[in-house]
Formats: sequence, structure tokens, C-alpha cells
Amino acid sequence: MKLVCVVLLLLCFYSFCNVSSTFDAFQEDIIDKKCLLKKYTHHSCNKVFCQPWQRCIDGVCTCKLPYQCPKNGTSVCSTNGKSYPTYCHQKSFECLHPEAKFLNNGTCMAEGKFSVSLNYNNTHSEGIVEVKLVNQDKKMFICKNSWSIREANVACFDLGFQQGAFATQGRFNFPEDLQINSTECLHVHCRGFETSLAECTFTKRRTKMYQGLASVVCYRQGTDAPTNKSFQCVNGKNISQKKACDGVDDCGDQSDELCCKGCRRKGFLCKSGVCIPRQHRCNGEVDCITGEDEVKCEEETEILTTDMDAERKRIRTLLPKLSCGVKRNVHARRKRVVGGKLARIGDFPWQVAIRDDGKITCGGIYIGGCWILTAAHCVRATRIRHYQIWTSLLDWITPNSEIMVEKVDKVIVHENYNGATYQNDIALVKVKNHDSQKECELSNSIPACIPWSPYLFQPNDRCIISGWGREKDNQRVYSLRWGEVYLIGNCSKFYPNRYYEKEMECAGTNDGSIDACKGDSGGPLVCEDVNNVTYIWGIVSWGENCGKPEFPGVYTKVANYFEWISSHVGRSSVSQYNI
Ligand code: 4AZ
Repeated sequence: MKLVCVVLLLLCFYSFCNVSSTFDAFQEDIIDKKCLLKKYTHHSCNKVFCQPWQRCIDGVCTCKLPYQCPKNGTSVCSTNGKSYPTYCHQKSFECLHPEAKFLNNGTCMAEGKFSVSLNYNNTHSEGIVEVKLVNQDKKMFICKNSWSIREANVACFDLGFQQGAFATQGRFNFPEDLQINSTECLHVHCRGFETSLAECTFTKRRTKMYQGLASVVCYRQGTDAPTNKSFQCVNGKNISQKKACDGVDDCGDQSDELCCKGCRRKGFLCKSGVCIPRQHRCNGEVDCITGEDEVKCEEETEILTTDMDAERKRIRTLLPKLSCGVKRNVHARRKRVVGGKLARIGDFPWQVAIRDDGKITCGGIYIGGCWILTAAHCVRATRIRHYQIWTSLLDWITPNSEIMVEKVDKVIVHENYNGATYQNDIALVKVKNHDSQKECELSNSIPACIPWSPYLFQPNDRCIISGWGREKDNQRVYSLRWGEVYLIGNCSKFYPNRYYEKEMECAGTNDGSIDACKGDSGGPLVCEDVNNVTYIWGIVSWGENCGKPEFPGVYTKVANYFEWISSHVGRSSVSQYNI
């Protein structure tokens, strides 16, 4: 009997250990270790949207100059004593001069400043949080039940602790009289991007004292040592590994939420590998760069309050929007097909053909203005007089009436294009402007969007290729054809030593039946996001043979060339977001 008990106990213990070790494995598993090496933060626009007072340059959210803000709004006062015409103007000034924080909405008042202090402790870095609001004369406490790491981080930023909070609560001794007198406390809500508690929304609540008041311990360098159970934030703070990928920005720079393969209970996983708070799903503001947190929502949310978060959302709606990737006349959806299908007029309004001495040699993609994107191996700067750009072309044996023919003004081949390895197989073609008075545009054509982040689409996403290239059996094709392909990850296994992950993309089908081929080069591999906006994910570049499953088609990864493209055509004409 005794022996049985011991065995049972051992078994129990063993299975318990097993459970906890699989749990640990799970925790390890949801964090993408390779991604952590990139040190992404809330300023990494490959992963997140920039704030409206910032713009994305070279993958980093950079301060806008105040004049780049929308003019529309009401004035805001800053801690430097100056008034700004809008919240965006103040935040962009603060972005450049961090000491000038937000003070209050409206003009600056002589008296009634906002302040935060930590009390009932001997140190300046921890204590019970007390605030004085601008239009109230007495200091007040904050209700504990409204206090989370998000608010605690903002309070610590406000007090000058750049890594935010270490803990949302500490053990502090209240003076007795305080416990009896305080029947009111402030409820506070922050979004996490704030640099001062003054930007958060406060509401007055009656409280029962035993519910408690908010306190905080701000993080100081060297407060704790990293262990194998801790997660190191990009800002240097250590948090518990359990808090990474839970949708809550514990780090204060979001670095614990940007490299996730899955999210814990409180989080919602964006396709881009970012965990956002579950409450942000269907809240009327797009948080995932891929947009899926705001689709399939039951009802539209309407913002009624006039808090600073609502103001930030309003400023977002005022920023200039690019028009790209949206077709004018979308035909009714057709059944999925295997094998290339004939395109109809308006199906691929960004597709162009490049003619060289009367022969269609390559495809190209209209990106707006006078600009066509194509493969470097398709064009040479010395041959511009031989080229013509044909738009709206369907069949070159029996031309349709919509066709336009443009002459070429300029060819820009990527300076690091390597004809032997096909690295940087990308070029820009500028067509001649007919009317120098007007901005250049290609009538009947619609530009496709340039992806600004390599995280917009993922392996297995369904995308579309199109072109006048040859069939598998090398048969000539006279009409524009298209087919569905899937993005393929880990393509080095098909092309060892020839595939460059950062610069190239592979796409195809399991049986190889759909593929680009000779003559499709320079043409588009496009993918649609959740809002049916079309992005140019790849440019047809190379591949071993055509239609062989063991050799998928290789494309130039356009997202990698966002900066290169915008440096030539101008940032404002290619930035869909983050402008
Ligand atoms: C070519 O020769 C070519 N199967 C383009 C794409 C592919 C192969 C060859 C991909 O232009």
C-alpha cells in the first residue's frame, strides 16, 4: 500500500513537471527569437503605424516638423508655456524637444498647472500617485482599479524615468487620516503612447477606501538582474517572460509585443507578428499594419468624447491619403481557376507592357505619376529611344481601343543590380509627360501600392501574377493572362546559394502549374490586403525553367526597395501610410 502511494505520488509529480515544462516550452515558442535581434520598438514602422506627428523614414518613425501637421484642430498648451495650434503641432514639437510636454487642451492659463507626484515613501522613484488636474485646485489620488502597467509606465515617463514602471503597485504606508478622508479618487485611462499623464483621460469616481489607491515603482537601471525567466526589453528594462506577447505593452517601448508567433489570452495576433490588446479589435482604429483588427466587425464605432486619444485619431483621418491599389470597376468574383486565365479590361489597371523595337519584351507595373516599376534585366538606360510603354493592353494581335502608348523619358536601374546573381533586379522607367502644365498621369491606368514593410504579407498568402509571357511548353502568348500563386517561405532549399532572403521572394503552386515565364519578367506579383487594397509584392525576376514545382518563380522583393523607390519618385507619392 505504501509503495503504491509513493509510486502514485511520483507519477503525479512527474506529470505535473511535464505539464509545467510544456507550458514553458509554449512560452518560449510564441516568441520569435530571430525577430528579437532586429530590436523593434514602437518606433519601428515595419511593425507598427507611426503616430500622426511622425513619419516613417528608413523603417523608423521620425519626428515630423510642426508645419507638416494638418491645420485643423484646437489649441493646446505645452509645459514650456507656449500654445500650439493643434495637438499634432504640440506633439511634433515635443518629438523634437522632449522637455516640452503636453499640459492642457486649450490655451495656456496663468494658474492651474497639471502635476504628478509620488508620495508616502522616501524615494522619488516610488510611492502613491497623486495628481493635480488643471481645472481643480486640490491634489487627488488615482483609483487602483483603473491603474494598469500602461498608466504606470506613462506616470514614470512623466517623472523622467525613461524605461517606465517596474511595478504597478508597491507596499506603502498610508497615514491614517488619509484612509478615512479619501472617498473620491480619479479614474485614469491612457493608450500608452503618452509621455505625460496629462494626456490621459481622467474621470472622478467615488470610492470605498478599501478598494485602494494607485501606486507605482518606477524602473531604475540595475533594479533587477536578468534571469532565464526574464525578457529583456529594447529599452534595457527586464520584465517577466510571461508578460511578452500578451497584448500589453509592459516594456513601455512595445518591444515585448512585436516579435510574436502567437499571443496569450489578453492579446490579438496581427499577421505581422504583433500582439495588440484584445480590446483594440473592432475599436474603430486600425492597429495591425495588415488591417485585420478592423475587419468583420459587427458595427461601426463612433467616437463621441473629446479626449486626446480621440483627437489623435481625428488627426490621423486628416492626413493625406494616397490613392492606389483600388480598382474602379471590380467585376463580380469569378470562381478560382487552376492554370492561367485570360484577363479582362480593368482587371489589372497597373499592368503595362514594355516594347523594345516593336516587340513586347517585358512587363511593368504602374506606381503613379510618370513612373513604371520593372526588372533591371528588362531595360537599359542607353536604349530609351527604342522603348514604348503600352497601357491597358490586353491582346497585341487584336488591340483593344483603350490602349495608350507612351514614350520613355528616363530609365533608372538599381545601382547594385547584378546580372550574374539577379540581386537588386529592379528598375524605374519614367514616361514622357504630354502636358508639362499638368502633373503626369497615365490615363486608364491605376497605380498599385508600394509595400512599406516586409511584414505586410506572409508565406502561404495567395497572390496574383500577370503577363504576356510564354506558356510552359514555350508557346507564345498574345493576350494578358493571370494566375494565383502562393508565397513560399524558406526558398533557399530550392535554390541553395542563389536565393537572397532579404531581396527576393518565391511564389508558386504545389504542382507548379502556375508560374511566370519568359516574357513575364518585370511584371507584377500583387497581393491584396484585408481591405482589398493591392500591393506590388514582387517583380517577376528569374527561376529555373517554368512550371516545375521543384523550381518556384523568384521575384524581386519590392518591400525591401521602398526607400530606393521613394528616393527617386518622391516619398509623398509612394507612402500609403506613415506619411
Ligand atoms: C524569364 O526567362 C523567366 N519561372 C521569368 C520567370 C521565370 C523563369 C524565367 C520563373 O524571363
